[in-house]
Amino acid sequence: MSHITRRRALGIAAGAAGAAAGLAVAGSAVADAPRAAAPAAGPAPASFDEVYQGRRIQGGPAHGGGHHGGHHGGGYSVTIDGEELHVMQNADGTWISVINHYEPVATPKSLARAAVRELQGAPLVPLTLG
Ligand SMILES: [Cu+2]
Repeated sequence: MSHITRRRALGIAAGAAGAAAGLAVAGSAVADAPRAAAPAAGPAPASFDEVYQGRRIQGGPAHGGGHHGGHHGGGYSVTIDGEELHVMQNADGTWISVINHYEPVATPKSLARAAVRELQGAPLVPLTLG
């Protein structure tokens, strides 16, 4: 009698452990999902090419060439008069540049325009890292 009870207890314990392991696996799968999706978060920003306040601003997917190679900014590159503007996309999808670090804007085009306003006609000096 007590034998059966003991076996059942063990069975229940084993079942609980199995369920816990299952939860752990499910939990890690859930934890991995946002990380895997992060680089592609949101639609890619549109390319642009326009003259704004007398400056040529261009943006589009980085072609891997430049000194950045798209290591940040989600593979998107922005130039002002052909000089690369160092841009970064925040986790919330907004954009900042080396010139507009504390003024996040919604799109790379807005960012380029803000940088042009900030430069007030000065040439964009390529950022030297290190
Ligand atoms: Cu960089």
